[in-house]
Amino acid sequence: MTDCLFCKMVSGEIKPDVVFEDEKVLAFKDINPQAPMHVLVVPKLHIANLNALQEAALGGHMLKIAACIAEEHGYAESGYRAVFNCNDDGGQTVHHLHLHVMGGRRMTWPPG
Ligand code: DGP
Repeated sequence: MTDCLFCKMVSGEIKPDVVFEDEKVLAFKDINPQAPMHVLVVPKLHIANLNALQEAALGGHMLKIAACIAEEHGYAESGYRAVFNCNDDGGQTVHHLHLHVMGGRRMTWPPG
């Protein structure tokens, strides 16, 4: 999608701080980090949100990459959070599916 911020990152038109890339996903640092580690894992294919995700394997791949990123940052044992926000009440502001991966501080529950 030409107007999509994360599609522009996937295409290279906008260059985020990339931490991982393969044929299916791009992972980069969030511009407004909510934790010492805050990475977004996005599919290279434009998918608006979790409701529009058709391929279960892609969701599983995103989660596996999130776990690998957390482990590489040293947070596998201490813990971290991985979350999809979906639509307005879920707090989604960028309408290209993305998985937040946050670690390096104690998270609270319930989230705000
Ligand atoms: P959400 O609210 O779940 O849609 O999360 C969108 C995230 O995207 C939010 O945490 C901030 C991040 N973000 C927005 N614009 C940019 C940008 O230009 N660069 C990067 N790296 N992250 C961005």
